[in-house]
Amino acid sequence: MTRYEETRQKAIEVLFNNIVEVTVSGITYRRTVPSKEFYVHQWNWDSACVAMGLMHVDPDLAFDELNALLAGQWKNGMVPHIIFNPDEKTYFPGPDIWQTHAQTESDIVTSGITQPPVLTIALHYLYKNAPTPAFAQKCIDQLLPKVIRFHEYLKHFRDPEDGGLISIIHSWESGVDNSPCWDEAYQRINIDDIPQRIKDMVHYYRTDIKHADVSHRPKFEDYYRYLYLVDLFKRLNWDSERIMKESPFCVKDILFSSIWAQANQSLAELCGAIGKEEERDRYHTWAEQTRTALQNNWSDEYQQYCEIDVAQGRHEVIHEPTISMFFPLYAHATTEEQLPKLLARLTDPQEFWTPYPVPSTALNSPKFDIARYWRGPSWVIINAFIIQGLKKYKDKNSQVDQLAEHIIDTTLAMIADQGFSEYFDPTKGGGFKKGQDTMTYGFGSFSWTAAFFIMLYDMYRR
Ligand code: 2M8
Repeated sequence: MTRYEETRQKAIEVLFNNIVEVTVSGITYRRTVPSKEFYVHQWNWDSACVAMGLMHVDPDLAFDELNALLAGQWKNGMVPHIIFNPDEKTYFPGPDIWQTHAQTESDIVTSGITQPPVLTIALHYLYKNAPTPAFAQKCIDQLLPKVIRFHEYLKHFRDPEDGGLISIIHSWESGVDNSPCWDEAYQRINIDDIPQRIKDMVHYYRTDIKHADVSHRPKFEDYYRYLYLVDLFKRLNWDSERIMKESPFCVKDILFSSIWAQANQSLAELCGAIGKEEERDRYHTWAEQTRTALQNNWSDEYQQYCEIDVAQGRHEVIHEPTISMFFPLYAHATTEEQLPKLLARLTDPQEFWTPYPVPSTALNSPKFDIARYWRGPSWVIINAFIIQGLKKYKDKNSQVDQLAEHIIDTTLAMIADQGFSEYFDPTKGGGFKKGQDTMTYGFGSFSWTAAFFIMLYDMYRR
């Protein structure tokens, strides 16, 4: 067995070991947790990524993963970012903090915000790779209607201006929770104005730093703000319209919108494949609209795509140098003119072209932090999206395919050398001494790291 075959085998073990069975109202759901070391519930975009990885191993498990995720859908169509396991009490903030019981369609307990709609892309992946016609039909009958409702929710509530870009109302919705992108928007929530009861709650209940190195995790000020928003939304009775109007955090997110564009593309293809032409055209139009909006959000001044802070009627450009700027590649939105400019930043060793790319924040940014969560480390999920984004341009630009291939090599090597960590030091590379240096951060035996090893290996190296 080759080294990568062995790593693939270990990846399967990680995934199988992270599968849990949860019974709610007599129905048993089989689903994967991101890491048993801390993330003991089901997370939205993690599960979508895991489902794609599981598709290479056991399609029935892949189906169960998406089915369990969609079982937590709200009456208004939102698919929450966490589907809780009622038997697990360690994660903070848990169901008692969110109090969303009245919103779900079943007795399943969930958080009250969402995450990038990778799940549509995953559903399309399951359908395309279905082992039997019956499996494909099950995807259409049981999952597609729910995914369509999720898209209608996102369009109606998160793009009320119908401009193509999605607004997020909490940085947890972006998936890149404490990225420098959110710093300025969060400044609006003055720490002194946050009620003491929220700060006390964070100090008393916060569990992540009991399990992980405090220097790897978001700071206390971040958590105060995260929980302040949760508390506000709860007071607004989880009314999406009011939350959109009143939240002090509301940002047109490039990463989320890019995944949204591809999700609509996937949904259009799926609808087209089963003869739903009207739906196909509708979601295709949405995908196109978002691609155009992303293109228009390119800034020549900052040489990147920019988020826009739209909270309470604002329109302020955010231009932090983070991996979000590369996501329009995945949306297939990057124009011929924008492509070389974007690649110049990706391949700049002062910025993103480190020994183990792609750092979540540019190396030369004053906000780069080598170990802290989304402020510096390399993440396999991000690499996987950037690789697939670059691959969409391989016929347009000869350099692009080499870059994608390089990131595939470094990502697979990083995991084979270091294991299935949540995130990795982007800078060590060849200078890393086995047994002496550490390159891995966050929690271990991480599901999406394992899932993407399987996918990247099978798609590009097997
Ligand atoms: C991280 O986020 C959660 C909150 O949702 C946390 O830190 O407690 C992020 O990396 C997020 O993108 C991811 O989905 C989640 C589970 O892996 O962990």
